[in-house]
Amino acid sequence: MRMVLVGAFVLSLWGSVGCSKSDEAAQVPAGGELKVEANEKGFTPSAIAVKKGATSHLVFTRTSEQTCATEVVFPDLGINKELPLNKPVSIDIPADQDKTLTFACGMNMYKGQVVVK
Ligand SMILES: [Cu+2]
Repeated sequence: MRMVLVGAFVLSLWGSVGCSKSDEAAQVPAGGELKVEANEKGFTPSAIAVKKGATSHLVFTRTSEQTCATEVVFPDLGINKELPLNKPVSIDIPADQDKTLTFACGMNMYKGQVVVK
């Protein structure tokens, strides 16, 4: 049941991100979860806003072989995780205080930003 709710929420996010608001950050509620796709275009969404409160989760899935985003690095969190093809990898985002975290592929080519507020 919970997965269904999260799925519907993520779908509604994709909808709003996919339209004309591509410069607007994808919103994650406190303790929530957001799917991030890694493919030949980089990370989508790459601008993410996390509500301060409980730890949130970003679930990265690499969906293409034609990308160098075979890992995701969060330098501020000391996290460096492999992204196996089509295998979701969950990253905990501590959201106890205001902060801006960056993430990138292993070569620091594709980048993204998580703003906790
Ligand atoms: Cu790269």
